[in-house]
Amino acid sequence: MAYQLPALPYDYSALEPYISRRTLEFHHDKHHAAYVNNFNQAVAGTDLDNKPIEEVIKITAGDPSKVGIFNNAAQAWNHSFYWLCMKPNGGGTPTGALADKIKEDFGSFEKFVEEFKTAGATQFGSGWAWLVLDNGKLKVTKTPNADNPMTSGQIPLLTMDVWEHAYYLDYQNRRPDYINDFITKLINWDFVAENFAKAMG
Ligand code: MN3
Repeated sequence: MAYQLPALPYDYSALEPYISRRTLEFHHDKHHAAYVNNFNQAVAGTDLDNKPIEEVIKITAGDPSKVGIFNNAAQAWNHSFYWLCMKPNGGGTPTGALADKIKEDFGSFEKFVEEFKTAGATQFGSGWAWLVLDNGKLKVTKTPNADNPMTSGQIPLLTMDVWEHAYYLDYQNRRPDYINDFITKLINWDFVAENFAKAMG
């Protein structure tokens, strides 16, 4: 059962001027599509083919003989999740139970922002910054390349792609500017709050 490339949840130009149509066309239609196609080809006809992609990611993590499957499965999932973490006129601050929990676990929303910025800016080379729920506690973490915190039992609530292909056409080498716009103009806190509610059961 092939994994489907999800359509973007907004128009290609909806995140302008922060993320351009051109970036989303390449990022979604070329990069994400390639991960999905490579994943489907790699598992076709194997016993991994019928499993949910999250399970494939957990099963293949850390297995040197399955690194190609892991990388493409995780990148397929990470990007599907990343698109939903943004929306036009996003940013601002979370509300309700999520806002309370951020204050409880980080001290303040500003502290969370600082940690999230640092995670994104200090991820050397390619990777992802995350807000996760880890044993009932919110944490900021970062992962290299395709890695996903679900392989260490954490529940992803928010992610930010810091591979160069996510921002290079719009920001060139200025990753911190992309990170700042992602946080202040793009984060879809409603989606993060839904993930938080589900994770808390
Ligand atoms: Mn990407």
